[in-house]
Amino acid sequence: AAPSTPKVFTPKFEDYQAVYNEIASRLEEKDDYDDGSYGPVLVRLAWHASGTYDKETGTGGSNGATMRFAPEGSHGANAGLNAARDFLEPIKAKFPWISYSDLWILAGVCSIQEMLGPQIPYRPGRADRDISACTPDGRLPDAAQGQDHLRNIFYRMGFNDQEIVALAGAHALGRCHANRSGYEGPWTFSPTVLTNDYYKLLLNEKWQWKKWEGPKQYEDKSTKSLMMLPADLALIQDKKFKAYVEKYAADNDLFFKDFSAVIVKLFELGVPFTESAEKMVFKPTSA
Ligand code: DDH
Repeated sequence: AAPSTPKVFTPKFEDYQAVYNEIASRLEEKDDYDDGSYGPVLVRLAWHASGTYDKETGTGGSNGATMRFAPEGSHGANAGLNAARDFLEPIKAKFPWISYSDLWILAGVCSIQEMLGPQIPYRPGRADRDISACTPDGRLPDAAQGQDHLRNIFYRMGFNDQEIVALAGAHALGRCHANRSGYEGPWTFSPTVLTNDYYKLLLNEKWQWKKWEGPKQYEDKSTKSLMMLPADLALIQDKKFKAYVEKYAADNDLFFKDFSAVIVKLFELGVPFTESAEKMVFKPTSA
């Protein structure tokens, strides 16, 4: 008998939309987590997978999903992200053809859109790599530090000041967990909906040091129920950063436009896409 050619499955847009839909429905179903959604922690997983990129050496970035391995998974900055990875395991089991690297980023894209954020165009093409591709500790930002540190970390990835401020708007989402980072509390009153509230609160609230045993963080003077990290306050302590904070606080459409552009750039750092890889825009479940 003639040797049969093995069938290679080439996923198309519809296949990725099916994965998107499955993530969206699991987000909806598992609403007993944190503030009612796994969305924020999935966004953080996608960001920490990507934010290890070093433009000088071309190492790190979302191509590889090396946080699956202990050396990187146990970096202090990644504490608690197993919740996000575990959430995605049943999806990976249902769609075994998608790489973890593509799945984590697709989950970030899906979460942002499902939390009513802007459209985030997506390109697949990431391949999982082995333990030897794990990045060294210390590539992600340290919340205790200020503007010089932020510039060192984000310039290394290839971002400028405007992009640093646009990315930070993701802190409209989610919260700090004392048992993960040591910090505690949410940045906004609607941590499962993406808005420009982070910038508005940063500018308009009075922020004072929280009196507690934990690491130094700020609380809002009026309700004491919100928080900011020292690295967040740096965005209004630095004149150049502050000018962008003011722009985004005043204009949610501008924030959405710039946030979408910069998150696409973040999610694609270091990924060797093929020429034919086209940007896909997924339909949100609410549309
Ligand atoms: Fe962040 N972030 N982040 N962050 N981040 C934390 C939570 C979340 C810093 C520190 C922390 C970005 C930038 C910075 C999200 C998205 C993004 C926590 C709390 C700390 C600490 C973790 C925990 O206790 O569970 C610092 C420092 C920076 C910086 O200096 C720039 C960026 C760029 C993003 C992004 O997505 C583009 C999200 C979402 C969360 C909420 C996670 C959750 O579980 O909820």
